[in-house]
Amino acid sequence: MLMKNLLAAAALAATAFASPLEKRQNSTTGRKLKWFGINESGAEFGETNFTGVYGKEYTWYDLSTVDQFITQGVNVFRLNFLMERVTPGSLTGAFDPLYLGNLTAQVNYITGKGAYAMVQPHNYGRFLGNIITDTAAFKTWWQNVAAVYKDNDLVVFDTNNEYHDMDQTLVFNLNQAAIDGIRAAGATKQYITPEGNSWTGAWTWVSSGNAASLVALKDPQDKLIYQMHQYLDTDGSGTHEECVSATIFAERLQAATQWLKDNKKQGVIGEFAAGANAQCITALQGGLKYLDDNSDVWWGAIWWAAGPWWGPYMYSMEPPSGPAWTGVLPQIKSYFLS
Ligand SMILES: *[C@@H]1O[C@H](CO)[C@@H](O)[C@H](O)[C@H]1NC(C)=O
Ligand SMILES: *[C@@H]1O[C@H](CO)[C@@H](O)[C@H](O)[C@H]1NC(C)=O
Ligand SMILES: *[C@@H]1O[C@H](CO)[C@@H](O)[C@H](O)[C@H]1NC(C)=O
Ligand SMILES: CC(=O)N[C@H]1CO[C@H](CO)[C@@H](O)[C@@H]1O
Repeated sequence: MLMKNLLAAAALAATAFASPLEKRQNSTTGRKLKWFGINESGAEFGETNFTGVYGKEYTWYDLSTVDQFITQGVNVFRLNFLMERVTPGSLTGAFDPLYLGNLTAQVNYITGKGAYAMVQPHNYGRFLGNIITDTAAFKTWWQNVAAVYKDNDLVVFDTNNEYHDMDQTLVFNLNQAAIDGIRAAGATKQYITPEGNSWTGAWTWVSSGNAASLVALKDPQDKLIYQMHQYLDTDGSGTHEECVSATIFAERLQAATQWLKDNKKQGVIGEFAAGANAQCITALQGGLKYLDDNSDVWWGAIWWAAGPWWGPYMYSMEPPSGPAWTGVLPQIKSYFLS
């Protein structure tokens, strides 16, 4: 099928599915979280090799697993990729049609199934290794990319993965530039998820200064969902199998939850994970229940991670044998709608 027709088909499917997804509530359990997501990771691999070759440095996602996730209740796919591979060499440069073509094929497949596809540059606020300071060029990048997806309501735009060690005003300005670029492209119906400095941690959202700064972001469409990440290990880095305690997830969400409520904002946990052990499972369930109890401000949570190249990685939810696919998913999926 021609790309034009694929896009048209995806737009139709998007319209047909958009409203039921908005109103997810399970009449049996009473649970209300709208989004249950999975990070798809692999197209950003080989992060120091900005060119790379498909199948060697990086890979795209196995679309047959998308169907398996949807069967498990997943309805958001956060697609990791690198900005340098979309527009090689320069933020304002031309697209690599093959890399963008692969991203678009994934977006269309996912949204054609009625799920959300989150377009997520896994760039940490950097381009070719340098902190992005040209906010006008960043706005152009987003305007160009959003134009490709502007007619697909099930696309969600994530401004950038995990800004860190950056000037706070710059993080604000980059988020605002992304919002302005996306809306200027005519993408007016899609949700946008700004991310914060300090790896966008939920537990440090207030103490890091993200709260005081990013509260002032403006979206003419009023469709911002603040994206925070939360891991349950001692340093919150997501590099250990052990959790601090069986209650740590809910505890680490409290200050951010209060901020969302006080400021009438919406939030999503865009990355979370913990080891497949009893204490962590209890902590995960407690945190998901806490999110559900506060679903007036929280949309849901997105697991880190799936993708074909993880192998036995402790947090891998890749079917059929990722440790989290077998050991975590069955224990947490009831917190979302199936
Ligand atoms: C980058 O990727 C290309 C293509 O696979 C490869 O030829 C090159 O050796 C890689 N460079 C580095 C520094 O890994
Ligand atoms: C995906 O990328 C590969 C490798 O560059 C290319 O051969 C293929 O045509 C691309 N697919 C699309 C749909 O653009
Ligand atoms: C609601 O939850 C129950 C128990 O987990 C599940 O069996 C049922 O399929 C869910 N209903 C919907 C509409 O998702
Ligand atoms: C916690 C975690 O696994 N973070 C990963 C985020 O993605 C990048 C790129 O794939 C990895 O390098 C990190 O380890």
